[in-house]
Amino acid sequence: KGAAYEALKIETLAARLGDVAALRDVLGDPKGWRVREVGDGNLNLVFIVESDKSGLVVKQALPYVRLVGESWPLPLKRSFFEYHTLIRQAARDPGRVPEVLHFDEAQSVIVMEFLTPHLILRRALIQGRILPKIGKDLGLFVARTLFRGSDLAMEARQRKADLALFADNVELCDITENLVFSDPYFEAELNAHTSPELDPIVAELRADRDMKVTAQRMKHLFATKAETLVHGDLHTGSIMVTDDDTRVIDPEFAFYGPMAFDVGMLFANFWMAFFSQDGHEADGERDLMRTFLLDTVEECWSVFCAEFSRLWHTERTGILYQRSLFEDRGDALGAEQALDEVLHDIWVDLLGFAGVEVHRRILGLAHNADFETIEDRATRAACETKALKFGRHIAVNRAAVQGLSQVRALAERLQSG
Ligand code: SR1
Ligand code: MG
Repeated sequence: KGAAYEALKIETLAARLGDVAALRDVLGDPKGWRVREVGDGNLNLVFIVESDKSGLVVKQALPYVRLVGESWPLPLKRSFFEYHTLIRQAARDPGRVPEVLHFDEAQSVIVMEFLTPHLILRRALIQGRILPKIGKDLGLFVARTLFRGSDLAMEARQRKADLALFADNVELCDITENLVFSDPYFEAELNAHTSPELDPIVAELRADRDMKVTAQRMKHLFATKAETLVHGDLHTGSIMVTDDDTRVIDPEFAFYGPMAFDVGMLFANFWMAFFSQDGHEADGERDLMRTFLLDTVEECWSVFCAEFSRLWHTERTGILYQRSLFEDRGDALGAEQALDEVLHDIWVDLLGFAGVEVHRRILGLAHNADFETIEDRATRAACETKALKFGRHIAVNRAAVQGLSQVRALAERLQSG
């Protein structure tokens, strides 16, 4: 058994990890390691360790929520779930997650490939960077990981074992259940919005029965629809990019949940980036950026549907919608009908998840930099107000929204005031 857990420090990292072959092989003698702490997320320590030879990332869970402090304890086992998810995602969509070189469960340490010169996607979008590959890369990622982690593809025993394994990620699910689906809809202590201009919207939300019921309907799905291994926190802060590479990081919230959760959270973050553009440097490129963001969602969804359909036709080897009931009996149309219904359910549910994600990022505890970095308060409030109207509409009316062209028209209409 290894030593008891101890948080790493810049000064202790080389001494504590210097004997680990995986690090030594890449970085060489620990005497030459240069260590910096770069974690700016809500939960963990993240170190970049470089030497003259190469670089690595060392991520360590803290026994509490970094954003709030030691008053909010959080189990270290989340790194176990992150590690096991990264391995599965690497097999299901090769090359799209950082390579893991070492995992120490007792220390909650994952050592990973250092992605450079990658940027966090959220930062890139705030800077106004057009990234032509992300729609396609992310569409493939969600289709492959969600399909291949489900009963559509997996052997039933293996899938049930994974369902049980990830069922223990209770505390991180609890964070989402509270922060995403409930807190924004009552006077929760942790709620905060940064512009008093939003006070009337919050007051309206307290009386907004349709939105409250919608949030609870989505929570019901989140808690009960154990459909596949979802990333669980797939926002633009969990993606790193260059012009020609896209990587998905940080799956510590992974559990067996609804496919639509990952897709909805991802799209919501693109839509929030869309509504935040007015608050970022007026360099004349922002209209282009807005078009790019809406195009990205459209490309991502169409690639998702195409890849999901391809896997449906070629890798549907699990216990659901067996070929023996359809294609093998000459009823290929039956399989098509079922596919259409499955994709339609994902479509409707993703709109609900996206709408609640928008609400919690503006009115709950964990905000996002797209809006937070807008210094002018009135501008920030105007951007947030448009995003909230958008989020409410797509969530409450999710069953009636016909497709992304309708969503695009709504976003453009709200944007132009
Ligand atoms: C207390 S954790 C707050 C948020 O940070 C994570 O990235 C998740 O999005 C979580 O909801
Ligand atoms: Mg994270």
